[in-house]
Amino acid sequence: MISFNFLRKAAAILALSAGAALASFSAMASQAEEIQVSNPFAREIPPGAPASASFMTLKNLSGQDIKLVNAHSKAAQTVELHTHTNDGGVMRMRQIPFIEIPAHGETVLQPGGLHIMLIQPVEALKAGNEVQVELEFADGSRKTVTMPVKSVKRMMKCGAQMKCGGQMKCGGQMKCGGAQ
Ligand SMILES: [Cu+2]
Repeated sequence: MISFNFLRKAAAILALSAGAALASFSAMASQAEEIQVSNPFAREIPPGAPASASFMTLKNLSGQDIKLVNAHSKAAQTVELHTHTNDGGVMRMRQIPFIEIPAHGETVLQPGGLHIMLIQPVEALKAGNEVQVELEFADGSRKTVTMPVKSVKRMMKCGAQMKCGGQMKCGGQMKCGGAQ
């Protein structure tokens, strides 16, 4: 004979296994959900400047490396992932196919390093305004990041690492002292 207590136990076990199924489902979260964004901002540029850039810290909460493969923004006609390379003592920017965030690690996008290039801005990128940049990860998931526009002139000094005098180029358009 099946007791009421047995049925209650069976129901409890079923509920537990349903919970476990849910837990394993949430472990399959999209890459966008596994990435935590902190301190996002875009660089203020003077009107008519050819490009700006977006910076942020990307933290990977998962146990798998995650690749940021693209970025989108209504604020600029073209959005590219960029890095800086030291080319015989001259810092240059170049486009890269992805930015990797290591498992349980973080990747910092910052002036002079990795950044999201906002080319031919269609909005005034003035300090105090906000810009939205959508991040696209390797699994196709996306995350929209809203960030303030900030003046970052004080953070980037032309000197020790950067060489001025028109040596820092981005597609032949950018010059040190102008917008990055
Ligand atoms: Cu760039």
